[in-house]
Amino acid sequence: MTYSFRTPFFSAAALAMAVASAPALAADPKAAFTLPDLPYATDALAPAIDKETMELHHGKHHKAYVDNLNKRIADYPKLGEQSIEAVMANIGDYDVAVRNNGGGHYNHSLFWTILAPEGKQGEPSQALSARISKDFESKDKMVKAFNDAAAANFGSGWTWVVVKDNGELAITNTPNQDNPLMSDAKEKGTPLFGLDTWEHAYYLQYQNRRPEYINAFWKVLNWNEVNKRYDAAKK
Ligand code: MN3
Repeated sequence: MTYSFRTPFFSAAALAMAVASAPALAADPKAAFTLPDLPYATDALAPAIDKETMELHHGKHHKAYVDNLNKRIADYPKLGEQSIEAVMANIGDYDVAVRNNGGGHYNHSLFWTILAPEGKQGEPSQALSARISKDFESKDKMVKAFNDAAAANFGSGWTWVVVKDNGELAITNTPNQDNPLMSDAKEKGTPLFGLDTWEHAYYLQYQNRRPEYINAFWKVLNWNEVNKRYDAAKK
């Protein structure tokens, strides 16, 4: 069957109506958020973080946050039109399911990018090193303070290094899937990097030995990416 350009089906009026009623954004607004691919193979971070943990953590845990976040768009149409960062900044507009699953999506999306295989991490840039020395005296002291905070974060949560509005760096813990972008965070700032201290992040490999996992984190922290985030946060 062929259509003539002049058939009513293709009339200019029908075409204009079709264009006017087309969704402005994604074809399927209920799937506005998507699981990002890992920027490396699931075994690339071993032995610091093993393959099985990465597969479960990314493919099951993070995917569940994305799926459950997308389910909330039915009740919050605005949710499907905002970036995940904007959702965090306006978290008071949403319910606890958006808080937990949206936080989970933001936190894990960031986490994958600030990890890199051993040997491909780089080093803190001159600018970042200078800032670390100013705020923590030395990188070693920053690492110590971060490790102490991560070990002490009771239950499930995250430990962060953030850039505050005044340019200073700070270490802060958040509970559950909260993060320092949330409008009601006790220490607000732009995350440079964060460490997932939920048991699902380390229990398969380290069991109850969270401090060993925290130490291993520094062997796969992607300073090249952290440097970029620091430069972007300063602007
Ligand atoms: Mn996790």
